[in-house]
Amino acid sequence: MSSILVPERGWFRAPAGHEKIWIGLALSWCLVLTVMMPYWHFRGKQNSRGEAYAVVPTEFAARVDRFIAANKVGESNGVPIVEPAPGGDAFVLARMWSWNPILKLRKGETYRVHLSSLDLQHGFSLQPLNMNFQVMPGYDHVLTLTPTSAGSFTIVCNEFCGIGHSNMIGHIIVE
Ligand SMILES: [Cu+2]
Repeated sequence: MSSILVPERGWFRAPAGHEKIWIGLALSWCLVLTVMMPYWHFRGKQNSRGEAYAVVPTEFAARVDRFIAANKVGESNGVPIVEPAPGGDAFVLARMWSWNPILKLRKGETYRVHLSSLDLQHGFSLQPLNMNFQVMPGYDHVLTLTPTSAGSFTIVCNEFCGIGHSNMIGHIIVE
């Protein structure tokens, strides 16, 4: 009933006692987190540097085709398995509803993995590591990546992209 009334004069009381301690704790934690964001970007070795270049989707697809033709080492259910040169460039094309090709990488070697989409926005989610990147048509997103463990990794699309979204699964093999 009285919520629109003006507060009485002198309503403000400066924080005192325990209230001061709580405000001090909250403020110092805010400052710690503010410093941690840039610190962990450089020290945590988990973040992409966010390198991205403009690219015409059909030209990116043509680069992927050339990459596959030059480095193909096998096939799995009709999807080419491609082994890029250590230290070199690798390409993965997302489209409704597939990831192409399957990359075969070597543990401890560094690669520049180019991600882009032919049609609309997809989400590159590398499991079980749970590393996530947006994949946009028109952008060549470059991940500088050094696998630290061997095994088979799964790429799932985590950006809803239509009827086949839940079957949009790719693979990266590390030896
Ligand atoms: Cu998708």
